[in-house]
Amino acid sequence: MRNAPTILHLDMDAFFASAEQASKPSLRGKAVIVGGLGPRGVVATASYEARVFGVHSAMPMAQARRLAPNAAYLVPRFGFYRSISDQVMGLLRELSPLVEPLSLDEAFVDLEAGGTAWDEASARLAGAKLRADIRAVTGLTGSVGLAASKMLAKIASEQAKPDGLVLIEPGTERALLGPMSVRTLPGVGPATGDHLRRAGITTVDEIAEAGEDELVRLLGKAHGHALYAMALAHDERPVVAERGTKSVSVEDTYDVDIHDRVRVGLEVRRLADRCVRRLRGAGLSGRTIVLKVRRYDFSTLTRSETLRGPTDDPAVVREAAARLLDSVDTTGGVRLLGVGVSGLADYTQEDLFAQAQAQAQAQGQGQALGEREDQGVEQGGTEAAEERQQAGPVERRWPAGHDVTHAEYGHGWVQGSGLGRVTVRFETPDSSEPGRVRTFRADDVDLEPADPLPLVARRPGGGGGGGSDGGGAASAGTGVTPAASG
Ligand code: TTP
Ligand code: MG
Ligand code: MG
Repeated sequence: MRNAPTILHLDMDAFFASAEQASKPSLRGKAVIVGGLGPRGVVATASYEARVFGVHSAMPMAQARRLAPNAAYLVPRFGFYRSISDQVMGLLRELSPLVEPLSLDEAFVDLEAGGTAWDEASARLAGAKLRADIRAVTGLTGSVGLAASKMLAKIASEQAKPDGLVLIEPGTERALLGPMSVRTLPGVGPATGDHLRRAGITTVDEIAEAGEDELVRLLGKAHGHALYAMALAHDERPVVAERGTKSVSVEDTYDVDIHDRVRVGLEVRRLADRCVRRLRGAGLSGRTIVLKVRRYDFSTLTRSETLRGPTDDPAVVREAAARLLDSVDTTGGVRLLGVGVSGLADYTQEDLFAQAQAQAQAQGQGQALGEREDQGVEQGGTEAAEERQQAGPVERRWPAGHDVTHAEYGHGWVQGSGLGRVTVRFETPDSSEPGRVRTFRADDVDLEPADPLPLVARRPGGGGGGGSDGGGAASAGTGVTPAASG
């Protein structure tokens, strides 16, 4: 392990919600909840103001509404968030060629590889400058962790939240990790956490005390071994520029060709389960299920099926693989079988995408969400709207939080809609005070959907980035337009 804290981990603060607050001055400092607003919707994220009420990611929306009835509820705008993410990742790439994005709002950077930092002082400086640059270019805040390994850098950024920087001095790692929950370590999800707890292990120190043999006995060789090393703060994982994996697949070659159709089915099922275990181990999900069959004569077929949204559900992968197998003739015998998942996605978006797709379909507007994922799928923020929506397709959709322009009043966003009305607040990211609210008929010809405006206004001539909300100009502050526009 290196002996300088030159691995940086960045994670934006309350990313979707902060982007919405920066975009809508009237929501700054307020409880904002972004997610699916339909009956089975879940929270994508909540602003820190909303977290005070106990609202958090992945919580059912109905529960969030009970906890924070007065919060603003908004439909996600993925294209908008992606364009901000692109700006942030661009700033990271100025620091080093070794940038490893983990999701839209999160990445590791190897500062040493970029020649940007080589010791504690230079690393701290680079981290502070990055935070200021992100603020100037996007108007948003991100938290930075610096350490000598990926694991510790990520723990540091978590400790720095919100809007902070934490550097873990090399040599202090074990003392810091010791009292922490086992769940802090990478690869310990709820299931592994429970498993360890039943064996009396709840802290990182207790893993170290249990010893490597015990860990291997509990979790198997690979996982036990890796976890024990992490507990001792040994983490040699390098920062890798691109996520190498374009697909996750497993396959088996058989010594004797399999002829029995039932047996082929069982093997495919087994491979599907193994493939999902790998997928989950890597924290991924994917949309396309691939079946590979090599027959007795070495002819090799692949069949694939693309789902509506990414999955890491073993039952879904199993079923898709079984359907694919139905279309393959295996009468002459099978030599090799494989199951893979490609079209990999950030697991955190799975719920929203799948759900959005289901709802779009329910409205008879089935569209491939992968291509149109910036589209809102909700009619709006009021119960009435949701009820009406279930009753059948509506003439025009005004998802809560999405931007509009009005021929007379200019740029604004949908505050809510329903019962043939849409309420709009007219304000832009650089408005100095909350904008006025007006209500229109949902079919008002003067009202049009609009693209999001840049969060940081460009001033002619660019130059000097300011630090205040939306007030500063930044040379790198390019326009924010949806990445996917159909
Ligand atoms: P996170 O970085 O996990 O969360 P966050 O940025 O909202 O808040 P924090 O300050 O704690 O980092 O996720 C980034 C974005 O990904 C988040 O804003 C919304 C989306 N997301 C989901 O859609 N579903 C989820 O379950 C999670 C965790 C995140
Ligand atoms: Mg975040
Ligand atoms: Mg994140």
